[in-house]
Amino acid sequence: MKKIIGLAAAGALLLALAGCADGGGGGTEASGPKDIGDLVVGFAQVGAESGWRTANTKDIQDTFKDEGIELKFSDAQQKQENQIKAIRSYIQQQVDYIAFSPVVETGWDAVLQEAKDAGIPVVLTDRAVDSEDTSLYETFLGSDFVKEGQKAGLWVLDEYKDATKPVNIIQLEGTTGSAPAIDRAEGFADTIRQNANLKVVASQTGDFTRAGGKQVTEALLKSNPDVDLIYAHNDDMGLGAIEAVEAAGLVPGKDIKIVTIDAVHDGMQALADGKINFIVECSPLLGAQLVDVIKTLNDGGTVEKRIITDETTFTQEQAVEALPDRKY
Ligand code: GZL
Ligand code: ZN
Repeated sequence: MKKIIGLAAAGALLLALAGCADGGGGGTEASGPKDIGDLVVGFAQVGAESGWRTANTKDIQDTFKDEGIELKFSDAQQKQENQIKAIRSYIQQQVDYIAFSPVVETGWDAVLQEAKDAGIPVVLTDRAVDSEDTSLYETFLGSDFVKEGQKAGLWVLDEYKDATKPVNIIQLEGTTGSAPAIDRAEGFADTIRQNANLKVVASQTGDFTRAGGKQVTEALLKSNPDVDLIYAHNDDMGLGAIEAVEAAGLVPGKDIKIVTIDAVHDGMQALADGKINFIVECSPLLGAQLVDVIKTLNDGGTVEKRIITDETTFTQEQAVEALPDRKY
């Protein structure tokens, strides 16, 4: 008889433990780690402006699906007010975590404070904010854009090291006020400054889109007849620039060299085809690292304030090699 009672008690204990394991325990008791399957994450994406963004969105959505974590997702069409609205709606819905890629660096302190007051941790992915108070977010997970600009600048320095006359450069800037646009311009300028022949004769935003890159290049080629190189802050604007260069009867990659950043499929194809000369990689595959951050925080752990993604660069020959295995 004793044995049976003992077994029953053990069974009851197991059931109780199982109860909270499937999140059924829930309720207002001390917030220990939630069961992964019960987490709800709100993600406020920038938009769908480029091949990079599309790959970034797909990777995040696929990763969360594979992990069985519920992801609420919004596309802000590159408007800050839409991202702020989305973050506020996630706060209302009392999600467990908020992650977003700030379309521009400024103007986030108020809504981040609201998330903090609501006890919802925020993770920055891809782009940075300029908030002085770093307690407003758990970490910034993404590339070092200054370094990306420097890598592009180093290739230009090398390409024109024997230049005896001025090298005229057009710069196609990313979204005005965005961390990548600010930092890629800074890194590039800091690097090419070593050779006085290298001159940025015109610089304008193409808003990271192919159409923007084409329109701006058409205009700048008209007002700057003798251009040697186009430095585009992303592949998509570089692909638009190729169309404009060809429309002007010139050969992209030869008459006018082109350097871009991202290394998405279409950019790598143009590089392999010789229409782009060099690409600095910026990885959009942030999904796995974002899930790791959330799991660590959910287990009561802490994460580094800054997690930098590692990435490389590609020449035309390297693009031919790499293309078959590229995931995006
Ligand atoms: C960079 C990302 C940029 C890409 C662009 O991490 O924010 O935005 O370089 C994208 O292609 O539009
Ligand atoms: Zn900055």
